Amino acid sequence: MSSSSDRSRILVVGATGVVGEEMLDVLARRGHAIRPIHAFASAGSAGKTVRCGDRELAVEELGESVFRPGDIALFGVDAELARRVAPRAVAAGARVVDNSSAFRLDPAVPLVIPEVNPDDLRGPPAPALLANPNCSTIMLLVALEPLRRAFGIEHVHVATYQAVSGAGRAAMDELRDQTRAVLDGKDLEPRAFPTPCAFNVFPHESAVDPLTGANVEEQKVVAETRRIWHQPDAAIDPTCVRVPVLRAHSQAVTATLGRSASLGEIRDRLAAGAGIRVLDDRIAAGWPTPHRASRQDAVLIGRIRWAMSELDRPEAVRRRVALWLSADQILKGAALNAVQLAESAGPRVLETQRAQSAGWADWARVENGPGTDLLSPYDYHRPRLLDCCVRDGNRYFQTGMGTGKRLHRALELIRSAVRRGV
Ligand code: 2RA
Repeated sequence: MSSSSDRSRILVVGATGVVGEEMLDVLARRGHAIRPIHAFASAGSAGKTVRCGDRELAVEELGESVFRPGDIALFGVDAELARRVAPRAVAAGARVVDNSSAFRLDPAVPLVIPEVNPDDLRGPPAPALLANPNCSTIMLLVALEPLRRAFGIEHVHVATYQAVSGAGRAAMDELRDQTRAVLDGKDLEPRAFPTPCAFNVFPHESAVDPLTGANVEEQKVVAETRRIWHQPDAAIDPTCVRVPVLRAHSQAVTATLGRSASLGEIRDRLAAGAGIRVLDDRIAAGWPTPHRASRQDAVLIGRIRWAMSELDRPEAVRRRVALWLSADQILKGAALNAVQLAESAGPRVLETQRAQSAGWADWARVENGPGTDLLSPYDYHRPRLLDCCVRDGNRYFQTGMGTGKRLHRALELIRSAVRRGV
């Protein structure tokens, strides 16, 4: 994850929020819990504890001078706080990934979805500040990327069905409390939203531009897509809606492809796409749902079909395809994308990604028994320190530190794979 130090500290800023907690969990799942990790929040939360895998971290107050050179700071705070604190972190020599909207449209700050525009991360120098796109943009563009690459995309229409988790913990609590209250025949004043969220559906609560009628969430989807695609005239028509779902957003998408393709080709491209899982069983109604997408890394895609108006035209000229998506907006829409960005910002972690794509994790599971994951051969070129790290249940093994033949064998395989340029 770091290019400057093998033991870079990872700082999660806003660690007690929904996104911050998820960042800690993603860090643990992806093998980073072996690094020094610090959890920061406002003074009111200092002293509480948060979990990072099997570690319990004491929450520290986000003071003036907490950032150090080489730190990797993941920000899960609101835009106002990010605007104040992120520049300070960068000035102190930290690398920051910010999940808020503060820097998303700043031309000097890369706005990146690793599955879509990884080239925007390329240095040198490695960018010190990266922006995480909005959740609705991330899931839409991950889903469309295989089609954009293969056929081009001329126009996108998308209606969102956004879970209340996108508005934070207070909104999730409000949905729970309000649902109970309604079932008990009581009224509960809305606080997190301008309108009751239980048993209700309403246009996204962000401010509406009186001139265009578009709300801020819709404006984000358009502006961010144009930046990420490097296509200032990309034609995107979003309608963003909040639904009484606790976690994971869904989207109904109609995309007009740049050229005609068969539905089989479209399906194959989607199935092979990075960060995507196709769930599309027309017989058994096996579709993506927020329930299925919750706590999953992948964007789920189903109901892959021609837009109905295309059915009157010969198949050879059809270009409008309809899709139904669900994705965990706290994960891929926020925390996971942020961790992926932090990982891809340094050369060391490219090795981890290569390891994962080369299937080494699968190999380690087979070779070392169930429950064993090869996490990161991130230091294979400094064998006396730490060559690779293997997790067995809750225990971490480091092959360079003499923990047994099988693990040394793992190292050998990694080295030979690296030599072969895998
Ligand atoms: C939402 N835009 O309203 C937020 C999530 N980032 O769902």
